[in-house]
Amino acid sequence: MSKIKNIQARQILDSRGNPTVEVDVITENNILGRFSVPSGASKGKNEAIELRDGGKEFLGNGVLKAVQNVNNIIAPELIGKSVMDQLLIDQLILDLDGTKNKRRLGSNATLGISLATTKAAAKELNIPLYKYIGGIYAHWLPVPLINIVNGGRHSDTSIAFQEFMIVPITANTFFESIQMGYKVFYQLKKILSEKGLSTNVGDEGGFSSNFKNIEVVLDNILEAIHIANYEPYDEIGIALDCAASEFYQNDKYNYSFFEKKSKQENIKSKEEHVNYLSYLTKRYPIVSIEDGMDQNDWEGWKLLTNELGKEVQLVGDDLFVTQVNRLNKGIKEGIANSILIKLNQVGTLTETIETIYLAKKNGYNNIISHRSGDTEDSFIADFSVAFNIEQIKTGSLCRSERTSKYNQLLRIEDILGNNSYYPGWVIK
Ligand code: 2PG
Ligand code: MG
Repeated sequence: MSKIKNIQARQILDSRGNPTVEVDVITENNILGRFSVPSGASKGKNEAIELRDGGKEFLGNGVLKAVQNVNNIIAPELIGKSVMDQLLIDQLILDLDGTKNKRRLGSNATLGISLATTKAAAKELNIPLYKYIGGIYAHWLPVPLINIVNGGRHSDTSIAFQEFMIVPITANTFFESIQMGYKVFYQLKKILSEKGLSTNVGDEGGFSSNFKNIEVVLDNILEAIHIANYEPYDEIGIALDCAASEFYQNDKYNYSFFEKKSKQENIKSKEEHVNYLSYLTKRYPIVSIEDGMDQNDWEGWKLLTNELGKEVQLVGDDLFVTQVNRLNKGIKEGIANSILIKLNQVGTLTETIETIYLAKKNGYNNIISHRSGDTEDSFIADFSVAFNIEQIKTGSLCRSERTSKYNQLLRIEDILGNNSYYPGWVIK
């Protein structure tokens, strides 16, 4: 059992060019495990705290405090420990932090060290990362929710909803799911350019054109699905991330917060907002809605679940923030039916796995997710296979920090060969 010889953290840049933490864990055998931490733009209020330096440098976004926390506080405690003792290592990190939300050390410090350790251990054993984490039965490839339009905080589109994704329903393999997504993505690009709309992309690689409103976005996507020769709903579905916490104000859903162009006020009560989502699902082939309601609007979530929970996947992201206590409340109150899993919302591998198990046990779908500010690290690809997770959300089919995850999944499927299993789209 190889021991940790050295740990070194540094500041690097994420896909938006913002500082982020990278951690190297080096073992006695000189094996290197390296992880670079992603970062969100539309963070949940209850997420573990990501430490930023403040001050003038890097507009206050530096992460040198988190880097020092790894190098000066965490590293001395972990050096000499077995790199395979993940549970012990994560517990030591939790003890050193001692807070409920990682505000002392920062989730960017804790996740960096936690996952760099995991990667070093897999390399030490010379087995694929997904197999090290998940064991011999890890062989499912997830259905990708492929981002094709960016709104909300992820672009300048003036569209209230943050993400518009397509779901390849009838693919038989992961490879085929990418093939289907590719056709629609490029068909949409062609349609937008023929209409004189920009084909520039936003933070997650989806188009960020000057759309008039939400329904115009959905009409264009529908057109792309048709021209690509797919049957909407039966062959390709649409998934939304409303990121509704970003436009919730005084008990109301204020679309004009983002949709200023329309000039008219567009403020909906909870009921009106739920009715609008329900109307959209009847008019368009929507199979999944993430963060349809605000992160603390449990009452609104209940309304939405009662209205759509039986036929549509309802995903809690800011609502659950990958944390057991919030998911437990949701399960008890019958709210949502699925959970988005983001490792940096909670801050260690062990805690993330606890949340995944809780969701599985209670019939909630798990969707492993990237962040809008991401890095070229493809950990989440292996992580989704490790736990035979049903779905992954990792952006559009362009921008290397997004395609690095798809490419790793293509590699895993190829290497697994006949042993790979693609369960496809299943709504429980
Ligand atoms: C989300 C994520 C990822 P962010 O809301 O689901 O797409 O965005 O990382 O900005 O929180
Ligand atoms: Mg979200």
